[in-house]
Amino acid sequence: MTFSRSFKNILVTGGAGFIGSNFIRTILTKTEFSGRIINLDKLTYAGNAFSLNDVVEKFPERYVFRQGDICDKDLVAALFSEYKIDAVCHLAAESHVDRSIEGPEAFINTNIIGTFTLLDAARQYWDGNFDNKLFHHVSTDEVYGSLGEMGFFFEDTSYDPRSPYSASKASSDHLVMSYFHTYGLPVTMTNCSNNYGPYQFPEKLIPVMIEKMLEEKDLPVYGDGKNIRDWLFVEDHNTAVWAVMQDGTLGDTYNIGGENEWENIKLVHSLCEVVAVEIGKDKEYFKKLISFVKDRPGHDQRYAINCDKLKSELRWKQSVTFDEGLVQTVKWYLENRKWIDNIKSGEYLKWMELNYSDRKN
Ligand code: NAD
Ligand code: TDX
Repeated sequence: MTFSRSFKNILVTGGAGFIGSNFIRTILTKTEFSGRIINLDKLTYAGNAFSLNDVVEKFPERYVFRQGDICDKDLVAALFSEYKIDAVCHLAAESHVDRSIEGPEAFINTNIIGTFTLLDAARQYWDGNFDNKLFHHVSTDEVYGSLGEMGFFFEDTSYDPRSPYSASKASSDHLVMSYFHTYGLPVTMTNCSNNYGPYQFPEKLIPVMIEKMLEEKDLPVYGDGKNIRDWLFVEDHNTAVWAVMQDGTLGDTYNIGGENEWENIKLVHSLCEVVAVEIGKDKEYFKKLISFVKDRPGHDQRYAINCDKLKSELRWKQSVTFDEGLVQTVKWYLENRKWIDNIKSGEYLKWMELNYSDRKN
């Protein structure tokens, strides 16, 4: 396959987070990319430089880590010129819906002001020389709102964000597209469904449940457990992002989905079975721990992505079945206790207490 864009120095933002750390590893180890990746990450509670220890060791010349804030205009401008950035893969964000309900301000700053700061730095540094330049923005299906029983999110579905998180992501998406239309900045965008896999911070559904099972604590299912999410293995997400960065049409959005819808409660049941098998317990053992707790305010009912555009235009497809992906993920959490233990700091325990103590029915 020949690629239409080739880059030398890619600025990845949020590369110490869940999707970003997997993205950097995939690009450096599994693609033809031979250039350098500069990872700008503030290392918030969700960022973990240890997630890339193997990359630091294997690619001392091709991987650079810089700790810093995407809202820091001077730092961002300096990085563009110091490293001659020709592409950006923008992942840095405050990403957890429950936290956006508890405290929206950080979401407005990072997701909106941070995205604006990066866009403007790219515009000024590239200064109209847009050949082989790209600003890729990673966004979410949550900008489209909530579906009922039928239908799917398409690239042209109207935006209808319903949480401070999704509203801030929607705002950032509009800024990205405004830079394309107004300044001709070469942009592409992807809106993906729920990712899962190794290195996901244990505040999101799947790792929360795995950790609670290992601690033999209640498994907190919000509301009636009938909300539906479309689960996508993180590596499949990242191969799609890379395909769009190389061959996607400028100014276009591509939806990325798992085509894999699960009611939360059914997913938790499956996960109970996978964990039980992996640690040699009876299949029903963990299901007794399931506890229905107070619902998330404004809880979106259903997300489901139509990703036909990506599949037909860029010949991408998912490579991992949900059964395989869940087993792989559970094994990873069982085998990487040091990574988990490092995260379980005072701040993490504080969040778990805040989020779950007032949900008790
Ligand atoms: P994450 O929370 O695991 O990681 C976010 C990273 O961004 C962290 O390393 C954090 O330190 C960094 N960061 C936060 N604020 C920053 C700032 N001001 N400056 C620099 N770095 C900062 O998130 P994730 O799950 O890896 O998500 C990555 C991107 O994908 C986000 O833009 C998110 O909106 C989007 N997304 C995620 C999912 C999902 O299921 N996880 C689904 C759809 C879209
Ligand atoms: O303890 C829990 N119990 C529970 O029932 C948690 C943490 C979640 N849930 C439910 C809420 C959702 O219906 O599980 C579902 C998934 O929740 P999250 O893992 O928090 O993900 P979600 O809110 O769907 O958002 C995710 O996908 C879209 C990411 O966090 C976002 O960054 C992304 O944009």
